[in-house]
Amino acid sequence: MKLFWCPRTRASRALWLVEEAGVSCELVPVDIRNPDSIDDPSFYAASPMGKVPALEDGEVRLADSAAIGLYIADRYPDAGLAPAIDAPLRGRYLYWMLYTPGVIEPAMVEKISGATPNKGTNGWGDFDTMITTWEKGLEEGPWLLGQKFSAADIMVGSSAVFMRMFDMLPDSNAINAYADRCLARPAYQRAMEKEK
Ligand SMILES: N[C@@H](CCC(=O)N[C@@H](CS)C(=O)NCC(=O)O)C(=O)O
Repeated sequence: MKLFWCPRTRASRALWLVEEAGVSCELVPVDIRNPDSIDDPSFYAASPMGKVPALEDGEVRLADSAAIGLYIADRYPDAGLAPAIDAPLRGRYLYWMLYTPGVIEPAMVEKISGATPNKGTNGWGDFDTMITTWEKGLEEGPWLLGQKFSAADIMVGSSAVFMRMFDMLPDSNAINAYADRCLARPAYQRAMEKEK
């Protein structure tokens, strides 16, 4: 597999995922901060919008951190990062896998841009509902699926880490403790070492 990656971007969560899965992967640096330097057609074949992360695995090509998370977790079932397709927890897993792109990130943009919340119309609800729903999701804990860590924790946990970086994480004990648990994972630490 080849992972098209740039440090301190959403590609960091794909790198964390690869480390959790324990699979070998060639890292292909793409400098999104210098778009004129990007001239690799295989990158655009995997990522039509020219965004990282993107993945090439044989003839399979895809972009988007959630899509890559779903793909790797299913492709390498022995890593135990996703409940089986017919397991009862599969539904909860899919919900939280898409919570970052579908709810957290749009709610963050709403907050940063100062847009007027419209909870009933906007698919992400609003920023405060996004947070309280997340807190409820952690009530069983320590992970979103209870005792079982999954790729959904990589998606949502990396969002907590980004929000903390941007000083957007509210004073929530549950989410802050969750972010700390994510940061403490050896695979996360290895991924951050590789980022350096
Ligand atoms: N929904 C995508 C978003 C990817 C994304 O926006 N990546 C940013 C970096 S964090 C990027 O590549 N930006 C460069 C550009 O759009 O030119 C995902 O989760 O992977």
